[in-house]
Amino acid sequence: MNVLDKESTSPRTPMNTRRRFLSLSTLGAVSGIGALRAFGQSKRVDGPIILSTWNSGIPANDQAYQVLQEGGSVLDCVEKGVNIIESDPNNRTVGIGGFPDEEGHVTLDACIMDERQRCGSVAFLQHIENPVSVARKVMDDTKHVMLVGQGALNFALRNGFEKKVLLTEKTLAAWKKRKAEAEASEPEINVENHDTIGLVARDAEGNLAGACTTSGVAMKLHGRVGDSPIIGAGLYVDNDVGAAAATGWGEAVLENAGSAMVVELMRHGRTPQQACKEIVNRIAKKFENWKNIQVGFIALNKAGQIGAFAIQSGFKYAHHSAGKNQLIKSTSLLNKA
Ligand code: SD4
Repeated sequence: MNVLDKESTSPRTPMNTRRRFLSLSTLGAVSGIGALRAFGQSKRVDGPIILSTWNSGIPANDQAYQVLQEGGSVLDCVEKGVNIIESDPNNRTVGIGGFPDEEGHVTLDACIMDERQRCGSVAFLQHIENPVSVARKVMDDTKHVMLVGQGALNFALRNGFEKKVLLTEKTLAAWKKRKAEAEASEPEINVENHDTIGLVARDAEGNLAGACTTSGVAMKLHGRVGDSPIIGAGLYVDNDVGAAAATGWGEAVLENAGSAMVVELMRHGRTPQQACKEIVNRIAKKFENWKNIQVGFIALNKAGQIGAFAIQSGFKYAHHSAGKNQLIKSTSLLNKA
């Protein structure tokens, strides 16, 4: 069944809506064809496609694909795909086990977006293992897009999410070490700072969704929110065009509305690869300290083409297509010797 045919119970979506969804679905199909022409593509990649950031993308894609295989929606697929990384204590940049801020608190940012342009987001959320699922709940069950801090935590607890300690012994030990070396140099590019999972997917019917979740940059100021929960910065989906997600130094992505721009460039005819590259180039032009940060984008268009580009070498992404899940090295603006 096309997910657009499903009746929605969201307060943000009027109850009328089966008819509206069907007409949107038809419109989407028409503009999808238009978009394909605009991309100048003769070839469409069929079947589900899942694209996600960093090494964790491999298990996330597997999980996401399984959800689709079992009949889940593309929205379920992106949520469940990133959930397993949030719940992995060994991933130091997402969910449980995420690296704490300067004061030793693990604070999480996440967002999710579906093929109907609906979105949900949480930021500066503590004690909840799966922030992206809280973001989905905000999207599904409230008339808002974003909740932050204590309000987001209260909302999560009211909705049955369990309060947990997210700081593991390992991350606490690493944090103490970092504190002791406080005056030490900036965290190493690509390693300590980056493992955020952004995952975008297209199901077999061509519907797109995405999710992004992180504990943010290590040793950030308490209260700092990055790009990852901001719709249009860490993630953007437009079902007529494509989807994009970002990883890396969030401030640079925020200042350039990164993911929305990647999607917008695809709307205007760039391939996903060209779009990612153009926005990384723009960031390099506009962000003074660009040589010392990492920023990477992944993008997927309606036709199933993919792209990725980063400032620094070392960025990898996982691509699941035609039943194959592969980790791929991104091209980049700078190349470490
Ligand atoms: C942030 N963009 O909080 C996130 C960090 C990140 O891989 O992507 N790490 O700025």
